[in-house]
Amino acid sequence: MYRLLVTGGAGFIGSNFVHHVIAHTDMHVTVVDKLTYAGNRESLAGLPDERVAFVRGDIVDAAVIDELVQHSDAVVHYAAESHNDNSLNDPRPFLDTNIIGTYTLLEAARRHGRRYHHISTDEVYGDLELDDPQRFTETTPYNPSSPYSSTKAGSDLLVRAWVRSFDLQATISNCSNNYGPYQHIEKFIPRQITNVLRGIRPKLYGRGENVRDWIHAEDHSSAVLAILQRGTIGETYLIGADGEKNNKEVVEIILEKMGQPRDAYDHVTDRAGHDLRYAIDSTKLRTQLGWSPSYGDFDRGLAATIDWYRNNEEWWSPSKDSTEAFYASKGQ
Ligand code: NAD
Ligand code: TDX
Repeated sequence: MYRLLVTGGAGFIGSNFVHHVIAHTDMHVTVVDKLTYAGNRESLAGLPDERVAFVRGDIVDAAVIDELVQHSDAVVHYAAESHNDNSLNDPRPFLDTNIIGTYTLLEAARRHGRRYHHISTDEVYGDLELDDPQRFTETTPYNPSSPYSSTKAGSDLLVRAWVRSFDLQATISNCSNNYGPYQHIEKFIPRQITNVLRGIRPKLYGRGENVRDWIHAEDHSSAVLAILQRGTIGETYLIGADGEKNNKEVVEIILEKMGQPRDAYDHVTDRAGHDLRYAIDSTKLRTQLGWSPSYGDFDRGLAATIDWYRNNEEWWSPSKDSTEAFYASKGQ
C-alpha cells in the first residue's frame, strides 16, 4: 500500500489532486490542511473513507509534520498562502507558511528518507513582455515580483538546496494559472463569474492587457502524478497547456457565456507591481514524461466552470461578501 501525504489538500488544486489520485491509482492519501480561509472540507466530499484520511494541522508544526511524514511513502506539498493581493496587504503569513512550512516538510522528509514533490508556480520567473517570443523554461532565471511569488521562489530554492546538500529525493513543478471548479472566489475567474451571478459588474485591474497562461486544474493534477511516478529525482518540470489569454478577453468570454453584453465590466485600480505576462514552455514534461493536457479547449472548460459555480452557490456564497468588502477597501 503506497501512502501519500498531501499538504493543502482542502484547497483548490490540492483537492483536485486528491480526487485525481483516488480515481486513477490505488494509493492511499492523508491530507494535512490548516483549513485557513482558503481551505474547505467540502471540496473533499465523496471520497472513500478507507482510502482518504484528513488531519487538520499546520505545516509549520514540526511535531505534527514529523509524525505524518514518518507514516507516509511520499509527500506532495500544495499548502501555501496563494493569493498575490493578500500578500501585498499582509506578507507575514506567506513567510510563515510558504518558507517555514516548506522548511519543516523538507526536514521531516530528510529525516525519514521520503520522496518529496514540491508544487510551485510560474510566477517565480517574473514576467515577460507581451511581444517576447520566449516563454519560461526550466532554465529561466528566478525573478519574482510580489511577496507571494518571492516566498514561492524561496521555497523552491530550499528544495534545490536539500536535493544538492542532503540528497533529498525531490522533484519540483512550476505550473501556470489554474482554473476550474472549487477555486476560491478571491481569484480572477471565479470572482468574475460569481460577480455576474450576484448582479455585480466584473472588475478588471488596470487596462486588462495582462496575459495569463490558463490550464485546467485537472491537467495540473495529471502532470503532477506523472512527475511523482516517472520524474527524475532532482529535476524541475514546467506545467502548462498553451492557454495564453489577456484578462480582458477572459472577462468578455465570461460575460458572453453568461448572457451579458461583452463590455459590461469596470476597470478598477491596478495591482501594485502587476506582472504583465506569464507563458510556459512545457516541452520537457511532454517529451520526457509523455504528458499532454486533456482540457485543451478553454472555452469549453470555462463554460463547465461557470455551470459549476451556478450550481454550487452554497460552496462559495459564505465568503462572497467578505471577499468583495476586502477588494472594495482597496478600490478594486
Ligand atoms: P488555495 O489557497 O486554494 O489552497 C491552499 C490550501 O493550503 C488551503 O486548503 C489552506 O487551508 C492550506 N494551508 C494554508 N496554509 C497552511 C498551513 N500553514 N498548513 C497547512 N495547510 C495550509 O491554493 P491553490 O490555488 O490550490 O494553490 C495550491 C498550490 O499550488 C500552492 O502551492 C500554489 O502556490 C500552487 N500554484 C497555484 C496556482 C494557481 O493558479 N492557483 C498555479 C501554480 C501553482
Ligand atoms: O478581480 C480581479 N481582476 C483582475 O483583473 C482579480 C482578482 C485579478 N485580476 C487580474 C490579475 C491577474 O493579471 O487577473 C489575473 C489573475 O489574477 P489572480 O487570479 O489573482 O492570479 P495571479 O495573480 O495570476 O496568480 C495565480 O496564478 C499563479 C494564483 O493565484 C497563484 O497562486 C499562482 O501561483
